[in-house]
Amino acid sequence: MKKAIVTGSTGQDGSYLIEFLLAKGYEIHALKRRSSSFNTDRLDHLYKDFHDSGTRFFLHYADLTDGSSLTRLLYDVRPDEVYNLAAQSHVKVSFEIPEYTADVVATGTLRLLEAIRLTGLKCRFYQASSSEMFGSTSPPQSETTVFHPRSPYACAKLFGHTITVNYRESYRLHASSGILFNHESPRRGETFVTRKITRAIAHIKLGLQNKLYIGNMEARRDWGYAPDYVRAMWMMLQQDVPDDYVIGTGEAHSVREFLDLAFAHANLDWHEFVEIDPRYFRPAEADHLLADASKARRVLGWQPSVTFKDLVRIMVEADLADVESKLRGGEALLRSTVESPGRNS
Ligand code: NAP
Ligand code: F7E
Repeated sequence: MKKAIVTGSTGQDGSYLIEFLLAKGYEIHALKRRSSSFNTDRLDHLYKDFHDSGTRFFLHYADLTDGSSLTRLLYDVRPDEVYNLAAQSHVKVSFEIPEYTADVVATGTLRLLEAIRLTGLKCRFYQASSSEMFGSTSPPQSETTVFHPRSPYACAKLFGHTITVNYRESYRLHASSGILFNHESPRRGETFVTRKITRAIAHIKLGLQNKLYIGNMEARRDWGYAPDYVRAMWMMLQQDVPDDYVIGTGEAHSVREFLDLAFAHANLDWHEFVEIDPRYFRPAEADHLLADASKARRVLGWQPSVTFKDLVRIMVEADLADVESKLRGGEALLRSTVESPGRNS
């Protein structure tokens, strides 16, 4: 049975990747940073008490800002594969906490690579790189496109990406970097624009909210469906030769188009509810990100299974069902979910 360590396990991608790997028969060791609450909502449906016989899913406390916890985890688990998904992943937030973002995203990746090198383990390594590294370069973007990052997050990811390539070249580590374009789902964090919109639609539809404040509506993103993207991560680590791959749908849409489609799906006209609030603008923006994923198609045989239209529908319907069931169950909706959570992001 193959063993995998997954960092960022409590996030959107972590939860889908762990589901995917469990279904493939892996034993999973998920890294979770300490917090004063459990914070495992996205994983609870998978978790069994580790005292239960036959469980293949274990949670471990460790932190990307603490190298010794990473080394200890590697020694204890001796994994075949390591997926590094942990990050302060919000671009706007990275302008507010740039040093912390760099510590987790850039130095954190180095800490993990160095822990692998020093333990001498022969495991394979996946790095969660990002289309944000392309920033202002013209679309479409492929593995050979020049990088021009436009935020502290993107700069930190660029370090994580290049140090991964450097460890591959210097120490013959089987390290691959997935340059993933935006991917979304009903498990997307509530302050990313797609989920912010679909959640607001559910609240508006059910009379819990009457305005949605957002920032730049003209930005264009190549939005795909997260479960398709975790499959690509795994495919990269199954190759004999490690490499870097761009993953995306090859179709870009503006935030405005997302609004159009999402509100229309709920029979609402967004012009009645949406207002611009400059607090959501970023000091510098990546205007147009569009993937050329032909290498992944050719070498990995990867392609997306969900269209933009279906993605929007899946997210709107999931949020409507979620908010409806909470209301039906009489569960008090938290004020923070009704008001926009993460007021500046
Ligand atoms: P996410 O939902 O924001 O999850 C981030 C995860 O990292 C969470 O589990 C978080 O834990 C964890 N984390 C944050 N700081 C940590 C630390 N100091 N030590 C250990 N864990 C820490 O992100 P995602 O959307 O799943 O994305 C996964 C990865 O892919 C990230 O690296 C992201 O930057 C990258 N990426 C995402 C996209 C996308 O469109 N989703 C595209 C390209 C690249 P808590 O739950 O405790 O906060
Ligand atoms: O913004 C615009 C915003 O925060 C998308 C992360 O997963 O994907 C994600 O980064 C666009 C931007 O995602 C609001 O200015 C308008 O142009 O959903 P987002 P992101 O910045 O593209 C990449 C690939 C990652 O690697 C990241 O980890 O939407 N926008 N109004 C807004 N964005 C937000 N968050 N909130 C707004 O109100």
